[in-house]
Amino acid sequence: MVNLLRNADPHGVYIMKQYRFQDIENKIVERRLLYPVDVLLVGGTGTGKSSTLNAIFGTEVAKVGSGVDPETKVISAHKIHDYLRFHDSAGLGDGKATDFLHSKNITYELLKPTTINDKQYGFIDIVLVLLDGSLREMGTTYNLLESVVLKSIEPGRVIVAINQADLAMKGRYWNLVTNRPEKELAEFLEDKANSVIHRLHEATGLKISKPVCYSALYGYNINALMDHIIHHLPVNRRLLS
Ligand SMILES: Nc1nc2c(ncn2[C@@H]2O[C@H](COP(=O)(O)OP(=O)(O)OP(=O)(O)O)[C@@H](O)[C@H]2O)c(=O)[nH]1
Ligand SMILES: [Mg+2]
Repeated sequence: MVNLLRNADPHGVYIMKQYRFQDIENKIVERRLLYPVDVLLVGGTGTGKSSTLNAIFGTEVAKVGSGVDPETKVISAHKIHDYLRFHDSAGLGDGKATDFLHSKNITYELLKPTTINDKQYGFIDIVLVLLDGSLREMGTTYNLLESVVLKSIEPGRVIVAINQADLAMKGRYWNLVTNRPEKELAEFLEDKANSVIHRLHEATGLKISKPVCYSALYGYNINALMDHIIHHLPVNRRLLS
């Protein structure tokens, strides 16, 4: 297995695939959910959707951009085990024509049904919206939520996380030895997470629980990101009307 995470603990990376497997299985079986539960990653281009998948899987499952051009162009599926599958999508924010196309693909994915005993269930169970922690600008995210995501899935199935925690203060107070934020950055990230809750609520009406701040590049808080997802596993199947 290629370890892509800079200085990441290889043991930690291995555990991520098995991480809380029994909890995930139990919740899904108890709730009689269809499995695997499908999580769609969305966000502006360059927020780190593909990098996040690589951090979770501990290997390169999704191609990461060079930072100049948007990288992911289609939606691709990645199954971590029998109970959980992720879908990487193309990021918005790179021009009207491509945004239109990517939005259409996301809407298609969100409305895609799975038919069982003549009933139609939504194929996607949860949407994970990723923000770039190094940016203040949230217009692309508001637009994505208002014009695309919330038009096709209930707000309770939308969760938010903040990537690039290492760059939130332009790289300052990121400890390169421990791969963790120092006190100043940790406090800044805490404020940022709270401010995102308020700003999203004001701009879109969406009430989210506190976003996790993590760094896909340094493998920081990936377990907290998984905890966030596991905590928000749906309580029932997504019946499409
Ligand atoms: N410093 C830092 N850089 C990151 C992090 N996550 C991703 N990047 C970098 O950000 C750039 C974009 O990452 P991608 O994973 O391709 O982002 P994406 O959201 O999949 O982008 P699109 O596919 O274009 O929508 C790459 O250069 C990554 O190395 C992080 O946590 N910290
Ligand atoms: Mg990508």
